[in-house]
Amino acid sequence: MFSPRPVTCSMFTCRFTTTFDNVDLGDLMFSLCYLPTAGRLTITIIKARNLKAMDITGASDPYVKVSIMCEGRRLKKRKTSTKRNTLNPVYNEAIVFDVPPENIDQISLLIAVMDYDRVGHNEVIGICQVGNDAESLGREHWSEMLSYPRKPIAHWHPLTEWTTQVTATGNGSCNSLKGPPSP
Ligand SMILES: [Ca+2]
Repeated sequence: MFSPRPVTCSMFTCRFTTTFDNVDLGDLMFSLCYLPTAGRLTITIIKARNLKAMDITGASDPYVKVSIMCEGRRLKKRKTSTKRNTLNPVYNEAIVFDVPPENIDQISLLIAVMDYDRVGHNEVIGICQVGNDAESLGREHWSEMLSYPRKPIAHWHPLTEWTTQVTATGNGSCNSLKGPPSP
């Protein structure tokens, strides 16, 4: 299902993007590891390659922002350090979230590679998602993580364009990462 795409307007152009073009935004490699007994989800951002250049220098200042999503809402977020003036950054930075086993099926991770700018807004270079309801590789990587607990599993993921996220109207079952109250 396609989300509505933003209209991009400037003084000279006004276009409506409706398809996922083969825009090469680059790839991100990260590993996922889940410890069910400790309820600990670790995503290690390893490196990125061939990122899209966002600055007039011909490079970008990439950092990676990881958000836990539940029913379209962001519950928590963490980010890596920023690597300056590169399109092939290496991070090897682990980000740890507490996710109890009873919640692991409800959440997904939204991983956004961002370009830091000293002036103005930081821009999204590209995103990828992993989770039960993610597409193809994002879903496969997630189920592989769950099938092999305690084992870090790394894959390259192609980055896709950021689209405006539809704000889901969930039933509030995951306002927090705590389980439902006991009767
Ligand atoms: Ca920049």
